[in-house]
Amino acid sequence: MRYLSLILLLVPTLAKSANNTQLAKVEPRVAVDQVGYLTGHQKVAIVVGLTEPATFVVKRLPGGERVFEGRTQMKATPREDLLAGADVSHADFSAVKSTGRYVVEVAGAAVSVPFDIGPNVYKRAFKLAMRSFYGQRCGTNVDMGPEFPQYRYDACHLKGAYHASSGKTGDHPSVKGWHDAGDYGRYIVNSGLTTGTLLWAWEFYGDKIKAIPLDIPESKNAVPDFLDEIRWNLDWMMTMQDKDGGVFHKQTTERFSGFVMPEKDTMPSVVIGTGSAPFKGTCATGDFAAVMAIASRVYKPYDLKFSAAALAAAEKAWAWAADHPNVTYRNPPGVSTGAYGDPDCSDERMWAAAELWRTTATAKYRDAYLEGSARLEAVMSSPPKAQSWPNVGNMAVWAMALGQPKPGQKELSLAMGGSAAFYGMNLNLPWKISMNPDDYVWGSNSVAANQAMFLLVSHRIMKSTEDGRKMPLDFRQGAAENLHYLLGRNVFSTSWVTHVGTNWFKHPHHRPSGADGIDEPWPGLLSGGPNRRAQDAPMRKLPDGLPPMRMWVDETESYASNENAINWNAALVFVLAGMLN
Ligand code: 9MR
Ligand code: ZN
Repeated sequence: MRYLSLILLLVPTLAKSANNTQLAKVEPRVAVDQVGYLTGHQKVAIVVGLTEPATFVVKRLPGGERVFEGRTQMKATPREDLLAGADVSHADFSAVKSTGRYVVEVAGAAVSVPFDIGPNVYKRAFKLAMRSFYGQRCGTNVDMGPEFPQYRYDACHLKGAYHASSGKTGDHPSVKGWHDAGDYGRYIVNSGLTTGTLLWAWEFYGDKIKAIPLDIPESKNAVPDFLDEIRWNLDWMMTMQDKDGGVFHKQTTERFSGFVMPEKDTMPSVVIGTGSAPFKGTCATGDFAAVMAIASRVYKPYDLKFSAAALAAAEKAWAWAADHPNVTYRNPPGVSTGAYGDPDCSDERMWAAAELWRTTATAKYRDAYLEGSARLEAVMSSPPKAQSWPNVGNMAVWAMALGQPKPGQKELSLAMGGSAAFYGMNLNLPWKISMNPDDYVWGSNSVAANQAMFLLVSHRIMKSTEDGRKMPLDFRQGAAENLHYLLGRNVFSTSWVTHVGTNWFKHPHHRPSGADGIDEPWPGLLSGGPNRRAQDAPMRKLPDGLPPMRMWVDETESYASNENAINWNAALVFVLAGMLN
Protein backbone atom coordinates (compact mmCIF):
# COMPACT_ATOMS: atom_id res chain seq x y z
CA MET A 1 0.00 0.00 0.00
CA ARG A 2 2.74 2.42 0.96
CA TYR A 3 4.66 1.57 -2.15
CA LEU A 4 1.66 2.11 -4.25
CA SER A 5 1.12 5.63 -3.01
CA LEU A 6 4.81 6.30 -3.38
CA ILE A 7 4.66 5.20 -6.98
CA LEU A 8 1.59 7.28 -7.56
CA LEU A 9 3.38 10.26 -6.11
CA LEU A 10 6.33 9.69 -8.35
CA VAL A 11 4.47 9.18 -11.58
CA PRO A 12 3.84 12.84 -12.34
CA THR A 13 7.43 13.75 -11.46
CA LEU A 14 8.80 11.03 -13.66
CA ALA A 15 6.54 12.03 -16.47
CA LYS A 16 7.68 15.58 -16.10
CA SER A 17 11.37 14.87 -16.14
CA ALA A 18 10.91 12.53 -19.07
CA ASN A 19 9.16 15.34 -20.87
CA ASN A 20 11.88 17.79 -20.04
CA THR A 21 14.51 15.50 -21.46
CA GLN A 22 12.39 15.08 -24.52
CA LEU A 23 11.91 18.83 -24.80
CA ALA A 24 15.59 19.51 -24.33
CA LYS A 25 16.43 17.06 -27.08
CA VAL A 26 14.67 19.02 -29.82
CA GLU A 27 17.07 19.33 -32.69
CA PRO A 28 17.29 22.92 -33.84
CA ARG A 29 14.67 23.51 -36.49
CA VAL A 30 13.67 26.48 -38.55
CA ALA A 31 9.91 26.59 -38.73
CA VAL A 32 8.42 28.69 -41.51
CA ASP A 33 5.08 29.05 -43.21
CA GLN A 34 5.75 26.35 -45.78
CA VAL A 35 3.50 28.05 -48.31
CA GLY A 36 4.97 31.47 -47.80
CA TYR A 37 4.54 35.10 -46.90
CA LEU A 38 2.78 38.00 -48.57
CA THR A 39 5.08 40.63 -50.00
CA GLY A 40 4.25 43.51 -47.69
CA HIS A 41 3.77 41.47 -44.54
CA GLN A 42 6.14 40.82 -41.66
CA LYS A 43 8.18 37.69 -42.30
CA VAL A 44 9.49 35.74 -39.37
CA ALA A 45 10.84 32.21 -39.15
CA ILE A 46 10.66 30.65 -35.72
CA VAL A 47 13.81 28.83 -34.74
CA VAL A 48 13.40 26.16 -32.09
CA GLY A 49 16.21 24.80 -29.97
CA LEU A 50 18.80 27.59 -30.13
CA THR A 51 20.21 28.63 -26.79
CA GLU A 52 21.96 31.72 -28.05
CA PRO A 53 21.59 34.15 -30.95
CA ALA A 54 23.00 33.03 -34.28
CA THR A 55 23.49 34.40 -37.74
CA PHE A 56 20.97 33.46 -40.39
CA VAL A 57 20.80 33.92 -44.13
CA VAL A 58 17.92 33.91 -46.57
CA LYS A 59 18.80 32.22 -49.84
CA ARG A 60 16.93 32.49 -53.07
CA LEU A 61 16.19 29.28 -54.94
CA PRO A 62 17.16 27.60 -57.16
CA GLY A 63 20.61 29.21 -57.23
CA GLY A 64 21.14 29.73 -53.51
CA GLU A 65 21.99 33.42 -53.87
CA ARG A 66 22.18 35.08 -50.43
CA VAL A 67 19.63 37.87 -50.40
CA PHE A 68 19.54 38.72 -46.71
CA GLU A 69 21.57 38.20 -43.61
CA GLY A 70 20.52 38.80 -40.02
CA ARG A 71 20.77 37.60 -36.43
CA THR A 72 18.20 35.54 -34.62
CA GLN A 73 16.57 37.03 -31.55
CA MET A 74 15.86 34.93 -28.47
CA LYS A 75 12.23 35.12 -27.42
CA ALA A 76 11.71 32.44 -24.80
CA THR A 77 13.40 29.71 -22.82
CA PRO A 78 11.63 26.37 -22.31
CA ARG A 79 10.44 27.65 -18.95
CA GLU A 80 9.01 30.82 -20.44
CA ASP A 81 7.42 29.21 -23.47
CA LEU A 82 4.03 28.16 -22.10
CA LEU A 83 2.85 26.77 -25.42
CA ALA A 84 5.62 24.37 -26.40
CA GLY A 85 8.23 24.46 -23.66
CA ALA A 86 11.02 25.15 -26.13
CA ASP A 87 13.82 27.58 -26.75
CA VAL A 88 12.20 29.95 -29.21
CA SER A 89 14.04 32.48 -31.39
CA HIS A 90 12.94 34.63 -34.30
CA ALA A 91 14.65 35.19 -37.60
CA ASP A 92 13.05 38.31 -39.05
CA PHE A 93 13.49 38.75 -42.78
CA SER A 94 10.61 41.16 -43.43
CA ALA A 95 12.98 43.20 -45.56
CA VAL A 96 12.94 40.54 -48.30
CA LYS A 97 10.28 41.70 -50.73
CA SER A 98 11.03 40.32 -54.18
CA THR A 99 8.77 37.60 -55.44
CA GLY A 100 10.50 34.26 -55.39
CA ARG A 101 11.25 31.01 -53.62
CA TYR A 102 13.55 30.99 -50.60
CA VAL A 103 14.98 29.11 -47.63
CA VAL A 104 16.18 30.42 -44.27
CA GLU A 105 19.44 28.91 -43.04
CA VAL A 106 20.65 29.31 -39.47
CA ALA A 107 24.41 29.04 -39.06
CA GLY A 108 25.41 25.77 -37.49
CA ALA A 109 21.82 24.80 -36.86
CA ALA A 110 19.36 24.00 -39.59
CA VAL A 111 17.69 25.09 -42.78
CA SER A 112 13.99 25.64 -43.38
CA VAL A 113 11.95 24.01 -46.10
CA PRO A 114 11.46 26.22 -49.17
CA PHE A 115 8.65 28.78 -49.23
CA ASP A 116 7.43 31.58 -51.48
CA ILE A 117 7.26 35.31 -51.10
CA GLY A 118 4.81 37.11 -53.36
CA PRO A 119 1.53 38.95 -53.66
CA ASN A 120 -0.67 35.86 -54.05
CA VAL A 121 1.06 32.90 -52.44
CA TYR A 122 -2.03 31.23 -50.92
CA LYS A 123 -4.03 30.56 -54.06
CA ARG A 124 -3.36 26.83 -54.27
CA ALA A 125 -3.80 26.34 -50.54
CA PHE A 126 -7.16 28.09 -50.82
CA LYS A 127 -8.20 25.91 -53.71
CA LEU A 128 -7.27 22.65 -52.01
CA ALA A 129 -8.83 23.66 -48.69
CA MET A 130 -12.11 24.53 -50.41
CA ARG A 131 -12.03 21.62 -52.81
CA SER A 132 -11.81 19.30 -49.82
CA PHE A 133 -15.52 19.99 -49.33
CA TYR A 134 -16.16 18.32 -52.66
CA GLY A 135 -14.24 15.37 -51.22
CA GLN A 136 -16.68 15.29 -48.31
CA ARG A 137 -19.80 15.09 -50.50
CA CYS A 138 -22.41 12.55 -49.54
CA GLY A 139 -24.86 10.96 -51.94
CA THR A 140 -22.85 11.16 -55.13
CA ASN A 141 -19.73 9.70 -56.63
CA VAL A 142 -16.68 11.82 -56.03
CA ASP A 143 -13.49 11.98 -58.06
CA MET A 144 -10.69 14.33 -57.08
CA GLY A 145 -8.96 14.08 -60.46
CA PRO A 146 -7.28 15.40 -62.49
CA GLU A 147 -4.79 16.61 -59.88
CA PHE A 148 -5.55 13.69 -57.52
CA PRO A 149 -6.71 10.98 -59.90
CA GLN A 150 -7.06 7.92 -57.68
CA TYR A 151 -8.96 9.70 -54.97
CA ARG A 152 -12.53 8.63 -55.59
CA TYR A 153 -15.57 6.84 -54.24
CA ASP A 154 -19.06 5.84 -55.30
CA ALA A 155 -22.35 7.39 -54.23
CA CYS A 156 -22.98 6.71 -50.56
CA HIS A 157 -25.75 6.88 -47.94
CA LEU A 158 -28.47 7.15 -50.53
CA LYS A 159 -31.16 5.72 -48.31
CA GLY A 160 -32.57 7.85 -45.53
CA ALA A 161 -35.18 7.05 -42.91
CA TYR A 162 -36.62 8.55 -39.77
CA HIS A 163 -35.21 7.25 -36.51
CA ALA A 164 -37.63 6.58 -33.67
CA SER A 165 -36.18 9.60 -31.80
CA SER A 166 -37.54 11.91 -34.51
CA GLY A 167 -41.18 11.20 -33.71
CA LYS A 168 -41.71 10.18 -37.31
CA THR A 169 -41.59 6.97 -39.27
CA GLY A 170 -40.85 5.92 -42.78
CA ASP A 171 -38.35 6.79 -45.44
CA HIS A 172 -36.72 10.15 -45.62
CA PRO A 173 -35.12 10.82 -48.99
CA SER A 174 -32.24 12.83 -47.64
CA VAL A 175 -29.28 13.01 -49.95
CA LYS A 176 -26.44 15.44 -50.51
CA GLY A 177 -24.67 17.31 -47.74
CA TRP A 178 -21.06 16.99 -46.61
CA HIS A 179 -19.71 14.25 -44.40
CA ASP A 180 -18.92 16.04 -41.19
CA ALA A 181 -15.35 15.02 -40.64
CA GLY A 182 -13.43 11.76 -40.62
CA ASP A 183 -16.81 10.12 -40.01
CA TYR A 184 -19.76 10.01 -42.41
CA GLY A 185 -22.37 11.72 -40.26
CA ARG A 186 -24.17 14.92 -41.20
CA TYR A 187 -24.96 17.27 -38.35
CA ILE A 188 -27.01 20.46 -38.68
CA VAL A 189 -25.35 22.31 -35.82
CA ASN A 190 -21.90 21.83 -37.25
CA SER A 191 -23.14 22.47 -40.76
CA GLY A 192 -24.45 25.76 -39.38
CA LEU A 193 -21.21 27.50 -38.52
CA THR A 194 -19.43 25.78 -41.43
CA THR A 195 -21.84 26.88 -44.11
CA GLY A 196 -22.30 30.32 -42.55
CA THR A 197 -18.54 30.86 -42.49
CA LEU A 198 -18.18 29.84 -46.12
CA LEU A 199 -21.06 32.07 -47.22
CA TRP A 200 -19.45 34.91 -45.33
CA ALA A 201 -16.19 34.22 -47.12
CA TRP A 202 -18.13 34.74 -50.32
CA GLU A 203 -19.72 37.95 -49.06
CA PHE A 204 -16.34 39.27 -47.99
CA TYR A 205 -14.06 38.05 -50.74
CA GLY A 206 -16.31 36.83 -53.57
CA ASP A 207 -14.52 38.92 -56.16
CA LYS A 208 -11.24 37.14 -55.52
CA ILE A 209 -12.80 33.73 -54.91
CA LYS A 210 -14.66 33.87 -58.22
CA ALA A 211 -11.40 33.77 -60.10
CA ILE A 212 -10.42 30.38 -58.69
CA PRO A 213 -12.04 27.36 -60.34
CA LEU A 214 -12.51 24.34 -58.09
CA ASP A 215 -12.73 21.63 -60.76
CA ILE A 216 -16.00 20.16 -59.54
CA PRO A 217 -18.77 18.54 -61.60
CA GLU A 218 -20.67 21.88 -61.80
CA SER A 219 -17.65 23.84 -63.00
CA LYS A 220 -19.17 24.44 -66.42
CA ASN A 221 -22.45 25.97 -65.23
CA ALA A 222 -23.08 29.69 -64.81
CA VAL A 223 -22.80 29.72 -61.01
CA PRO A 224 -19.39 30.26 -59.37
CA ASP A 225 -17.88 26.94 -58.23
CA PHE A 226 -17.61 28.12 -54.65
CA LEU A 227 -21.38 28.63 -54.49
CA ASP A 228 -22.09 25.37 -56.30
CA GLU A 229 -20.10 23.55 -53.66
CA ILE A 230 -21.91 25.24 -50.77
CA ARG A 231 -25.25 24.57 -52.43
CA TRP A 232 -24.57 20.86 -52.10
CA ASN A 233 -24.80 21.20 -48.34
CA LEU A 234 -27.61 23.75 -48.32
CA ASP A 235 -29.78 21.33 -50.29
CA TRP A 236 -29.28 18.67 -47.64
CA MET A 237 -29.91 21.11 -44.82
CA MET A 238 -33.25 21.99 -46.45
CA THR A 239 -34.33 18.35 -46.23
CA MET A 240 -33.81 18.44 -42.45
CA GLN A 241 -36.52 21.02 -41.81
CA ASP A 242 -39.82 19.62 -40.59
CA LYS A 243 -43.17 20.97 -41.74
CA ASP A 244 -43.59 23.04 -38.59
CA GLY A 245 -40.32 24.89 -39.25
CA GLY A 246 -38.19 23.07 -36.67
CA VAL A 247 -34.99 21.42 -37.86
CA PHE A 248 -33.76 17.96 -36.91
CA HIS A 249 -30.37 17.76 -35.25
CA LYS A 250 -28.56 15.26 -37.42
CA GLN A 251 -28.64 12.46 -39.92
CA THR A 252 -26.12 9.73 -39.21
CA THR A 253 -25.91 6.02 -38.75
CA GLU A 254 -26.64 4.92 -35.18
CA ARG A 255 -22.96 4.36 -34.52
CA PHE A 256 -19.75 5.19 -36.37
CA SER A 257 -18.79 2.84 -39.17
CA GLY A 258 -15.40 1.19 -39.33
CA PHE A 259 -12.62 2.60 -41.47
CA VAL A 260 -14.31 1.83 -44.80
CA MET A 261 -14.98 3.85 -47.92
CA PRO A 262 -18.31 5.72 -47.71
CA GLU A 263 -20.20 3.47 -50.10
CA LYS A 264 -19.19 0.50 -47.97
CA ASP A 265 -20.90 2.00 -44.95
CA THR A 266 -24.28 0.42 -45.53
CA MET A 267 -25.89 1.02 -42.16
CA PRO A 268 -29.05 3.11 -42.61
CA SER A 269 -28.51 6.86 -42.39
CA VAL A 270 -31.25 8.07 -40.10
CA VAL A 271 -32.78 11.41 -39.15
CA ILE A 272 -32.28 11.67 -35.41
CA GLY A 273 -34.33 13.83 -33.08
CA THR A 274 -34.40 14.66 -29.39
CA GLY A 275 -36.46 11.59 -28.51
CA SER A 276 -39.52 13.46 -27.22
CA ALA A 277 -41.72 16.32 -28.41
CA PRO A 278 -40.95 18.69 -30.08
CA PHE A 279 -38.20 16.34 -31.47
CA LYS A 280 -36.35 19.14 -33.25
CA GLY A 281 -33.75 21.23 -31.42
CA THR A 282 -33.38 24.99 -31.01
CA CYS A 283 -29.64 25.16 -31.69
CA ALA A 284 -30.04 23.32 -34.98
CA THR A 285 -33.06 25.41 -35.91
CA GLY A 286 -31.36 28.70 -35.03
CA ASP A 287 -28.22 27.84 -36.99
CA PHE A 288 -30.36 26.75 -39.92
CA ALA A 289 -32.30 30.03 -39.89
CA ALA A 290 -29.08 32.06 -39.84
CA VAL A 291 -27.53 30.10 -42.69
CA MET A 292 -30.63 30.20 -44.88
CA ALA A 293 -30.97 33.94 -44.30
CA ILE A 294 -27.42 34.43 -45.57
CA ALA A 295 -28.00 32.02 -48.45
CA SER A 296 -31.02 34.01 -49.50
CA ARG A 297 -28.80 37.08 -49.96
CA VAL A 298 -25.91 35.26 -51.58
CA TYR A 299 -27.83 33.23 -54.17
CA LYS A 300 -30.16 36.04 -55.20
CA PRO A 301 -28.15 37.02 -58.28
CA TYR A 302 -27.89 33.37 -59.41
CA ASP A 303 -31.12 31.64 -58.46
CA LEU A 304 -34.08 33.76 -57.46
CA LYS A 305 -36.26 30.78 -56.72
CA PHE A 306 -33.77 29.25 -54.34
CA SER A 307 -33.12 32.60 -52.73
CA ALA A 308 -36.83 32.96 -51.96
CA ALA A 309 -37.10 29.38 -50.73
CA ALA A 310 -34.12 29.89 -48.44
CA LEU A 311 -35.65 33.01 -46.95
CA ALA A 312 -39.01 31.31 -46.40
CA ALA A 313 -37.24 28.39 -44.71
CA ALA A 314 -35.25 30.78 -42.54
CA GLU A 315 -38.32 32.69 -41.41
CA LYS A 316 -40.19 29.51 -40.60
CA ALA A 317 -37.25 28.19 -38.64
CA TRP A 318 -36.94 31.49 -36.81
CA ALA A 319 -40.59 31.34 -35.75
CA TRP A 320 -40.13 27.79 -34.46
CA ALA A 321 -37.04 28.76 -32.49
CA ALA A 322 -38.84 31.77 -31.00
CA ASP A 323 -41.60 29.41 -29.81
CA HIS A 324 -39.07 26.89 -28.47
CA PRO A 325 -36.28 29.03 -27.04
CA ASN A 326 -34.01 26.29 -25.67
CA VAL A 327 -34.77 22.73 -26.68
CA THR A 328 -31.34 21.18 -26.34
CA TYR A 329 -30.04 17.94 -27.80
CA ARG A 330 -28.43 14.87 -26.33
CA ASN A 331 -27.92 11.58 -28.07
CA PRO A 332 -30.99 9.40 -27.55
CA PRO A 333 -30.43 5.83 -26.32
CA GLY A 334 -28.75 3.63 -28.90
CA VAL A 335 -27.13 6.51 -30.77
CA SER A 336 -23.38 7.03 -30.34
CA THR A 337 -22.31 9.25 -33.24
CA GLY A 338 -21.21 12.85 -32.51
CA ALA A 339 -23.56 14.70 -30.21
CA TYR A 340 -22.82 18.35 -30.93
CA GLY A 341 -24.86 18.95 -27.80
CA ASP A 342 -24.93 22.59 -26.82
CA PRO A 343 -26.73 23.53 -23.61
CA ASP A 344 -27.35 27.15 -24.62
CA CYS A 345 -29.12 28.02 -27.87
CA SER A 346 -29.52 31.75 -27.24
CA ASP A 347 -26.51 32.67 -29.37
CA GLU A 348 -27.88 30.58 -32.26
CA ARG A 349 -31.19 32.45 -32.03
CA MET A 350 -29.36 35.77 -31.92
CA TRP A 351 -27.36 34.90 -34.97
CA ALA A 352 -30.56 33.99 -36.80
CA ALA A 353 -32.18 37.27 -35.74
CA ALA A 354 -29.18 39.30 -36.88
CA GLU A 355 -28.93 37.59 -40.26
CA LEU A 356 -32.67 37.88 -40.86
CA TRP A 357 -32.51 41.55 -39.97
CA ARG A 358 -29.65 41.95 -42.37
CA THR A 359 -31.49 40.14 -45.15
CA THR A 360 -34.98 41.56 -44.70
CA ALA A 361 -34.65 44.83 -42.72
CA THR A 362 -37.75 43.74 -40.81
CA ALA A 363 -37.94 45.45 -37.41
CA LYS A 364 -39.01 42.36 -35.47
CA TYR A 365 -35.68 40.69 -36.12
CA ARG A 366 -33.69 43.70 -35.00
CA ASP A 367 -35.86 43.94 -31.90
CA ALA A 368 -35.30 40.28 -31.12
CA TYR A 369 -31.58 40.80 -31.44
CA LEU A 370 -31.62 43.87 -29.21
CA GLU A 371 -33.67 42.04 -26.61
CA GLY A 372 -30.98 39.43 -26.12
CA SER A 373 -27.94 41.52 -26.89
CA ALA A 374 -27.02 42.54 -23.34
CA ARG A 375 -26.53 38.91 -22.36
CA LEU A 376 -24.62 38.14 -25.51
CA GLU A 377 -22.32 41.11 -25.07
CA ALA A 378 -21.60 40.13 -21.49
CA VAL A 379 -20.53 36.69 -22.68
CA MET A 380 -18.47 38.14 -25.51
CA SER A 381 -16.57 40.88 -23.77
CA SER A 382 -13.22 40.12 -22.26
CA PRO A 383 -11.59 37.78 -22.74
CA PRO A 384 -12.50 37.50 -26.42
CA LYS A 385 -13.31 34.04 -27.67
CA ALA A 386 -13.10 32.52 -31.10
CA GLN A 387 -16.41 31.39 -32.56
CA SER A 388 -16.98 27.65 -32.50
CA TRP A 389 -19.82 25.24 -33.25
CA PRO A 390 -21.53 25.78 -29.86
CA ASN A 391 -20.64 29.47 -29.72
CA VAL A 392 -21.84 31.58 -32.64
CA GLY A 393 -22.40 34.82 -30.72
CA ASN A 394 -19.56 36.51 -32.58
CA MET A 395 -21.37 35.90 -35.85
CA ALA A 396 -24.50 37.54 -34.41
CA VAL A 397 -22.66 40.66 -33.29
CA TRP A 398 -20.68 40.95 -36.51
CA ALA A 399 -23.75 40.37 -38.67
CA MET A 400 -25.40 43.21 -36.81
CA ALA A 401 -22.39 45.46 -37.39
CA LEU A 402 -22.03 44.52 -41.06
CA GLY A 403 -25.75 44.80 -41.76
CA GLN A 404 -25.90 48.51 -41.18
CA PRO A 405 -24.34 51.36 -43.11
CA LYS A 406 -22.42 52.23 -39.94
CA PRO A 407 -21.84 49.68 -37.19
CA GLY A 408 -23.27 50.51 -33.78
CA GLN A 409 -20.88 51.59 -31.06
CA LYS A 410 -21.36 48.41 -29.06
CA GLU A 411 -20.69 46.01 -31.93
CA LEU A 412 -17.74 48.09 -32.96
CA SER A 413 -16.14 48.02 -29.55
CA LEU A 414 -16.72 44.29 -29.15
CA ALA A 415 -15.08 43.55 -32.47
CA MET A 416 -12.23 45.97 -31.90
CA GLY A 417 -11.62 45.02 -28.29
CA GLY A 418 -11.34 41.33 -29.13
CA SER A 419 -9.12 41.92 -32.11
CA ALA A 420 -6.83 44.28 -30.29
CA ALA A 421 -6.27 41.56 -27.69
CA PHE A 422 -5.58 38.88 -30.31
CA TYR A 423 -3.39 41.18 -32.34
CA GLY A 424 -1.35 42.12 -29.31
CA MET A 425 -0.61 38.45 -28.76
CA ASN A 426 0.31 37.96 -32.40
CA LEU A 427 2.80 40.79 -32.11
CA ASN A 428 4.32 39.93 -28.78
CA LEU A 429 4.21 36.26 -27.94
CA PRO A 430 7.12 33.95 -28.80
CA TRP A 431 5.05 31.91 -31.24
CA LYS A 432 3.42 35.03 -32.74
CA ILE A 433 -0.03 33.51 -32.48
CA SER A 434 -3.08 34.52 -30.48
CA MET A 435 -3.43 31.17 -28.74
CA ASN A 436 -3.53 30.76 -24.97
CA PRO A 437 -2.66 27.42 -23.38
CA ASP A 438 -6.43 27.10 -22.73
CA ASP A 439 -7.15 27.34 -26.43
CA TYR A 440 -5.61 23.92 -27.01
CA VAL A 441 -8.92 22.08 -27.06
CA TRP A 442 -10.17 19.37 -29.41
CA GLY A 443 -9.87 21.08 -32.80
CA SER A 444 -7.44 23.75 -31.55
CA ASN A 445 -6.31 24.46 -35.09
CA SER A 446 -9.77 25.81 -35.73
CA VAL A 447 -9.35 28.11 -32.74
CA ALA A 448 -6.26 29.53 -34.44
CA ALA A 449 -8.18 29.85 -37.72
CA ASN A 450 -11.28 31.34 -36.12
CA GLN A 451 -9.22 33.87 -34.19
CA ALA A 452 -7.71 34.84 -37.53
CA MET A 453 -11.21 35.14 -38.95
CA PHE A 454 -12.09 37.33 -35.94
CA LEU A 455 -9.23 39.62 -36.92
CA LEU A 456 -10.26 39.72 -40.57
CA VAL A 457 -13.89 40.48 -39.79
CA SER A 458 -12.88 43.21 -37.34
CA HIS A 459 -10.56 44.60 -39.96
CA ARG A 460 -13.52 44.92 -42.32
CA ILE A 461 -15.76 46.44 -39.67
CA MET A 462 -13.02 48.86 -38.64
CA LYS A 463 -12.44 49.99 -42.20
CA SER A 464 -16.13 50.72 -42.56
CA THR A 465 -15.84 53.64 -40.15
CA GLU A 466 -14.02 56.88 -40.62
CA ASP A 467 -12.09 56.61 -37.37
CA GLY A 468 -11.24 53.01 -38.12
CA ARG A 469 -9.76 53.87 -41.48
CA LYS A 470 -7.33 56.16 -39.72
CA MET A 471 -6.18 53.49 -37.30
CA PRO A 472 -2.69 52.18 -38.06
CA LEU A 473 -3.45 48.64 -36.82
CA ASP A 474 -3.24 45.94 -39.47
CA PHE A 475 -5.38 43.11 -38.22
CA ARG A 476 -4.78 41.26 -41.48
CA GLN A 477 -1.18 40.89 -40.44
CA GLY A 478 -2.32 39.34 -37.16
CA ALA A 479 -4.54 36.91 -39.05
CA ALA A 480 -1.61 35.94 -41.27
CA GLU A 481 0.47 35.08 -38.20
CA ASN A 482 -2.06 32.46 -37.10
CA LEU A 483 -2.14 31.13 -40.64
CA HIS A 484 1.65 30.79 -40.60
CA TYR A 485 1.31 28.61 -37.52
CA LEU A 486 -1.13 26.28 -39.29
CA LEU A 487 1.03 26.08 -42.38
CA GLY A 488 4.19 24.99 -40.62
CA ARG A 489 5.44 27.59 -38.19
CA ASN A 490 4.81 25.39 -35.17
CA VAL A 491 6.91 23.20 -32.92
CA PHE A 492 6.58 20.23 -35.29
CA SER A 493 7.56 22.29 -38.31
CA THR A 494 4.65 20.54 -39.96
CA SER A 495 1.96 21.92 -42.25
CA TRP A 496 -1.40 20.94 -40.83
CA VAL A 497 -3.03 20.94 -44.26
CA THR A 498 -2.61 17.82 -46.38
CA HIS A 499 -0.74 18.31 -49.68
CA VAL A 500 0.05 21.92 -48.76
CA GLY A 501 3.64 22.93 -48.03
CA THR A 502 6.52 20.46 -47.94
CA ASN A 503 6.38 18.64 -44.65
CA TRP A 504 2.62 18.13 -44.29
CA PHE A 505 0.95 15.67 -41.95
CA LYS A 506 0.17 12.26 -43.39
CA HIS A 507 -2.33 10.40 -41.24
CA PRO A 508 -5.59 12.23 -40.69
CA HIS A 509 -8.34 10.38 -38.85
CA HIS A 510 -10.34 10.43 -42.09
CA ARG A 511 -12.09 7.30 -43.26
CA PRO A 512 -11.50 7.67 -47.02
CA SER A 513 -7.80 8.40 -46.40
CA GLY A 514 -7.54 5.35 -44.19
CA ALA A 515 -9.52 2.99 -46.41
CA ASP A 516 -8.62 3.85 -50.00
CA GLY A 517 -5.36 1.90 -50.17
CA ILE A 518 -3.44 4.99 -51.30
CA ASP A 519 -0.47 5.94 -49.13
CA GLU A 520 -1.10 9.64 -49.04
CA PRO A 521 -4.22 11.18 -47.53
CA TRP A 522 -6.92 13.17 -49.29
CA PRO A 523 -5.92 16.75 -50.17
CA GLY A 524 -6.75 20.02 -48.43
CA LEU A 525 -7.66 18.63 -45.00
CA LEU A 526 -6.85 20.64 -41.87
CA SER A 527 -5.80 18.56 -38.87
CA GLY A 528 -7.74 19.22 -35.69
CA GLY A 529 -4.40 19.95 -34.05
CA PRO A 530 -2.94 19.72 -30.56
CA ASN A 531 -5.32 18.86 -27.75
CA ARG A 532 -4.06 19.43 -24.25
CA ARG A 533 -6.39 16.76 -22.99
CA ALA A 534 -5.48 13.27 -24.15
CA GLN A 535 -9.05 12.48 -25.23
CA ASP A 536 -8.30 9.72 -27.70
CA ALA A 537 -9.29 6.71 -25.63
CA PRO A 538 -9.09 3.75 -25.99
CA MET A 539 -6.11 3.88 -28.36
CA ARG A 540 -4.34 6.60 -26.36
CA LYS A 541 -1.97 7.77 -29.02
CA LEU A 542 -1.59 11.21 -27.44
CA PRO A 543 1.18 11.71 -24.90
CA ASP A 544 0.44 12.78 -21.35
CA GLY A 545 1.29 16.11 -19.83
CA LEU A 546 3.40 17.71 -22.54
CA PRO A 547 3.00 21.45 -23.09
CA PRO A 548 -0.19 22.10 -25.04
CA MET A 549 1.25 22.65 -28.52
CA ARG A 550 3.03 19.30 -28.32
CA MET A 551 -0.09 17.31 -27.59
CA TRP A 552 -0.51 16.13 -31.15
CA VAL A 553 0.45 13.00 -33.04
CA ASP A 554 0.28 12.27 -36.74
CA GLU A 555 -1.58 9.00 -36.25
CA THR A 556 -4.83 7.88 -37.79
CA GLU A 557 -6.16 6.65 -34.46
CA SER A 558 -5.72 10.00 -32.76
CA TYR A 559 -9.20 11.26 -33.50
CA ALA A 560 -8.95 13.85 -30.73
CA SER A 561 -5.91 15.54 -32.29
CA ASN A 562 -5.68 14.53 -35.92
CA GLU A 563 -9.16 14.36 -37.44
CA ASN A 564 -10.40 16.76 -40.09
CA ALA A 565 -13.80 18.45 -39.86
CA ILE A 566 -15.82 20.73 -42.11
CA ASN A 567 -16.12 23.50 -39.52
CA TRP A 568 -12.36 23.58 -39.07
CA ASN A 569 -11.72 23.62 -42.81
CA ALA A 570 -14.31 26.38 -43.29
CA ALA A 571 -12.44 28.74 -40.97
CA LEU A 572 -9.24 27.95 -42.85
CA VAL A 573 -10.96 28.71 -46.16
CA PHE A 574 -12.16 32.04 -44.81
CA VAL A 575 -8.67 33.05 -43.72
CA LEU A 576 -7.04 31.90 -46.95
CA ALA A 577 -9.69 33.78 -48.92
CA GLY A 578 -8.81 36.87 -46.89
CA MET A 579 -5.21 36.52 -48.03
CA LEU A 580 -5.97 36.20 -51.75
CA ASN A 581 -4.88 38.99 -54.01
O1 9MR B 1 -15.46 19.31 -32.80
C1 9MR B 1 -16.07 18.58 -31.75
C2 9MR B 1 -15.38 18.93 -30.46
O2 9MR B 1 -15.58 20.29 -30.15
C3 9MR B 1 -15.88 18.04 -29.35
O3 9MR B 1 -15.11 18.26 -28.20
C4 9MR B 1 -15.79 16.56 -29.77
C5 9MR B 1 -16.30 15.60 -28.71
O4 9MR B 1 -17.65 15.77 -28.53
O5 9MR B 1 -16.52 16.37 -30.96
C6 9MR B 1 -16.02 17.10 -32.05
O6 9MR B 1 -16.80 16.86 -33.16
C7 9MR B 1 -16.75 15.58 -33.75
C8 9MR B 1 -18.19 15.13 -33.92
O7 9MR B 1 -18.75 14.90 -32.67
C9 9MR B 1 -18.33 13.91 -34.81
N1 9MR B 1 -17.63 14.08 -36.07
C10 9MR B 1 -16.24 14.41 -35.88
C11 9MR B 1 -16.10 15.70 -35.12
C12 9MR B 1 -14.64 16.14 -35.04
O8 9MR B 1 -13.88 15.35 -34.21
ZN1 ZN C 1 -22.26 9.60 -47.53
